[in-house]
Amino acid sequence: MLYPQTNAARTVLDLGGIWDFRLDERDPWQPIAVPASYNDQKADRRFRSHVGFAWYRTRLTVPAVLAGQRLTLRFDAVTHDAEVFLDGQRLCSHRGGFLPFEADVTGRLRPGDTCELLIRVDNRISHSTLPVGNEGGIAFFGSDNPGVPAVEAGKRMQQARGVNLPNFDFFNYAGLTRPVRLCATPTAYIRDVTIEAGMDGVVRYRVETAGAGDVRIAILDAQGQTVAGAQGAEGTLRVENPRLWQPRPGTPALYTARVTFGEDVYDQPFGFRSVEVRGHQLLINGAPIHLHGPCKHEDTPFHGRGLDLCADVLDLSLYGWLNANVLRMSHYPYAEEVYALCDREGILVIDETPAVGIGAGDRVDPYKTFPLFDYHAQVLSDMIARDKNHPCVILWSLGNEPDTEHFPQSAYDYWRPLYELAHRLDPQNRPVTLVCCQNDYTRDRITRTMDVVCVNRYYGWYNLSGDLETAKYALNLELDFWEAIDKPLILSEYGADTISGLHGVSPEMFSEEFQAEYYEAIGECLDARDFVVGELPWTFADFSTQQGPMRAGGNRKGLFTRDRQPKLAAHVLRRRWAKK
Ligand code: GCB
Repeated sequence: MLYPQTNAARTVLDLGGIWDFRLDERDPWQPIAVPASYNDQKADRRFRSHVGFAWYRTRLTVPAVLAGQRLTLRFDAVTHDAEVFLDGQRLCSHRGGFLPFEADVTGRLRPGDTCELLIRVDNRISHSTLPVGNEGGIAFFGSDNPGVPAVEAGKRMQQARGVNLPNFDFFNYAGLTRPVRLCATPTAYIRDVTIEAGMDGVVRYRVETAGAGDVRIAILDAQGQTVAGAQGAEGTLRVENPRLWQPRPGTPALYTARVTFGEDVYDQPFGFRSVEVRGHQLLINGAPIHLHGPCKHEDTPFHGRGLDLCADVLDLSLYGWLNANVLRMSHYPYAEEVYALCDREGILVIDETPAVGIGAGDRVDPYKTFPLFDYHAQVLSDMIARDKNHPCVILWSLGNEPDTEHFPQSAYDYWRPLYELAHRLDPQNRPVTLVCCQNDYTRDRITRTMDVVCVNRYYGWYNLSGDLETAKYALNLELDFWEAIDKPLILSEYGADTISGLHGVSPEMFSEEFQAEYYEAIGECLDARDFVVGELPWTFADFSTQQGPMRAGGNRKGLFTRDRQPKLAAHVLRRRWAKK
C-alpha cells in the first residue's frame, strides 16, 4: 500500500487534532488527541485499564477544490480492531492494530459537504489475536499458583470480568495510534509501485494502476536529476555507476522513482543495495556485516504507542550516538515514518509481524487449538506489501517467541509455510527469520531452518541470575550447539533490568554497574564467534508494561530511561560499537 503523498497530482489532509472520545456509549464525549494511544491521556484510571470498545468521533469537511478527485480515508494504524462509520453508515472494518487500511469514499463524501466520522476501536486480545492474549490463562509474569483453589477461582472471576491478560511484555496501548488522513488522487490512479534495485544499477519495477492511461517512470538522483527512464507498467532499466545505499557509518544514498500515469504522479524513494546470506555470513552489498543496536518499542510518555515524530528523530539520533547500525522493530510493524527515517539515516531494520506470544502452556498445542494461520499470513502479506521498497529493511521476522519446544512438529508445520510465503511475496527476496525464545533448543525444529537464526537469551538474568561467570559458561555451551548448525546467528535480545541511579561497587542485579558488566561479559562470548553476526540488546529505553510482580514501573532493561537519559551500559556499548 502506497504511503500518502501530497504532490502536483495528489492531496493529503491530515485529520489529526482533538477529537471526541468515550469509553462507553453512555458516557459524555470528552476531548482526546489523535494520533496517540488513549490510555495515558486522562487523569482517570479507567483509561489505562479499559477493556473492550471505545469510540472516537470528529467532523470532517471535504474541501470543494477536491471535486472530481478519487477520495480515500486512510488509517495508518488503529489498535487493535476498528469499525468505521460515516454519518452513521458503516464504511469499513479492519482487524489488527499495526498496519494501515483505507476505504474509498469517493461517492460517499461529497466535496463541500461535512460529515461525521465515527470509529469504534476494540483493544481486546485473546488467543485469536496478534499479539496474543491469554484469556483465562496464566498471567504473563504472574505467580498464579496453579492448583490453589482460591487462585483458580480468582482466575475464573477475571475471565468472567473480561480482564485483558497480555501474553506479551508491553502495555496493551490502544486507539488511533497513527495518523488518519483524507487522500485525494486523480480518478485514474497509481495503485502500487514495486522497486527492486541491486548493486549492478539494474532497476526492476512494476506499477499497478486503476483506470486508463500510460505509465512512465523516471529515476531521479538525490539532486533531482533524471538518470534513467522508461515507459510501461513493468520493466527494467539501468543506472550507470549508482551510489549504493550503505548502512551507517556509510552513506545511505537514496534515489526516487517518479511514476506518472495519466494525471497521476507518485514519487517512490528507493536505494541500490543487496542483502544475502552466504554460509554463516550476512552480506550487505556483497560485504559481511555485523549488526549491533538495541531492540526497541514504540513507547513514549503521554503518547503511549502513538506516533511521536520528535521521539522518533531523537531515538535515531541516539542510535547514531551509540554507533548502532540496526533497529529490530520488536514486536510489530512500526509507523511508516520510522522506516523512512531509517532509510535516510542508514539504520538497518528487522521488520517483525505482531505475532508475539503464540503459546498456551505445555499442555495445550496452540497451533492445533487456536486457528491463527490465515490471519497471520494476511498480516505478513500486508507488512511486506507496505514495507517492500525500503532499503533499510533487510530481514523479515515472522514473529517473536512462540512455543517451538513443546509441540515441535506443530510449530514446524505452522511456521514453515509462513517462511515460504515471505520469500514468495518479497520482490527483493530478503532473508527470513523467526525470533526464538529461551528454550530447550535441542527440541526446537523450526528455528534452525530459518535463513538467519535469531535467539533471545537471558543467561545471567532470568536464569543463573546475577552470576555472570556461569552465564558465560552456559551461553558458550549453547553457542557450540548453534555453531554446528552453520548459519548466521543474531543474539536478538539479551539484557538486564536496571534502575537508573541504583549503583554499587560490587555490582548486583538492577544496578547500573551490573547492566554494564553484563554487556561486557556477554560481549566477550560473542566476540569469539564468527557466525554471530548480530547483537541486539534488550532494549533501547525503559518502556511501559502491564503491571506485575517483575515490573516496577514497566520494563527497566533500557540502555536509556524512558525519557531517553543514558544509563552506564549505554556508554559501554557506545565504546564497544565504535570498534565494530
Ligand atoms: C523477551 C521478550 C520481550 C520482553 C523481554 C523481557 O524475551 O521478547 O518482549 O520484554 O524478554 O524483558 O523479559
